[in-house]
Amino acid sequence: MTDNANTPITVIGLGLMGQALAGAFLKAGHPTTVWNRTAAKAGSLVASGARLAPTVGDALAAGGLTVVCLTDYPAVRDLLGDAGLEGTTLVNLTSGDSAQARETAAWAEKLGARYLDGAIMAIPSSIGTEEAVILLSGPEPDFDLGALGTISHLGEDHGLAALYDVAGLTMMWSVLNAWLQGTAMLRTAGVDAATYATFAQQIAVGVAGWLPGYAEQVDQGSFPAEVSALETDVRAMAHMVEESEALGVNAELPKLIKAMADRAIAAGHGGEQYPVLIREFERAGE
Ligand code: FVH
Repeated sequence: MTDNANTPITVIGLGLMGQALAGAFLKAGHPTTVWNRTAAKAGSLVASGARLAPTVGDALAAGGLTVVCLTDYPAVRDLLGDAGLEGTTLVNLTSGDSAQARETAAWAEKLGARYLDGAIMAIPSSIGTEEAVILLSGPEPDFDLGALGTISHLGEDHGLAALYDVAGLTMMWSVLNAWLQGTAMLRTAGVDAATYATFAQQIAVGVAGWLPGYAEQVDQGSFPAEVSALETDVRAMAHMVEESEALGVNAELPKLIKAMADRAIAAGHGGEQYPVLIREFERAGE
């Protein structure tokens, strides 16, 4: 593994995230070449020691390792298709889905590049700290991106980083929606969001603690009701729907949660534990 701050790195794409990435490489001492469609965005990086490449081809030729971070995958392919990828190592940190990642890997490899796909699970201000988690998938990296944060290589399948990314986003927005639902209910009784947030945080931490045990049930395909059966849970879900409707707050989320449990019970799983719902999640909705 190339593990020193002397490794020259090129960053293509200097939006909010690309600027943070290039800034972190510079801070760690990497000779850093940058390129952006709107060259003016390179101003502060150049002032901090980055070299602004005149063309995207020049940027790719500047070093063995290129990090690209654009709006989306089509922009990456439009930009780099004719720019000369032969012999480069390309790390694409643009967000997308797993099919785009695998297709782009095949495309880049056909053009002679070594390709790793990545997902940034962080905001620009955290780049360069250990809180910034960056997932990589594709061939085992022979370079070190530690200047950016905590790097995790997930495996050879180029689609894995994007899959973890969307799985993580699902977790994030589901937790936030659940919190907002409860907040809407409690605000009808004059409880402010901050008061409920402290309580909600405790619940979220408690539920997170159930995950390893529940994951074991999913992996084993066996769902004994050790704590509570689904037919017991569904009665509490009915309260959630009825309470929301009575209070005049949005009941879509409670109804969705209950509808999935109702289907599992109708399929004969009422005596089993909550993770049996994996079967509802694994099939496409009607
Ligand atoms: N910002 C964030 O918090 C997140 C966190 C997690 C992951 N993302 C992903 O990172 C990608 C870039 O996001 P960004 O925040 O840097 O986005 P922008 O500030 O809008 O910058 C976009 C850059 O892409 C360039 N660009 C777009 N289309 C083209 C094209 N056809 N040819 C060349 N360059 C293109 C754009 O150039 P310019 O407008 O400055 O000339 C910017 O450099 C994204 O996938 C997030 O989901 C960020």
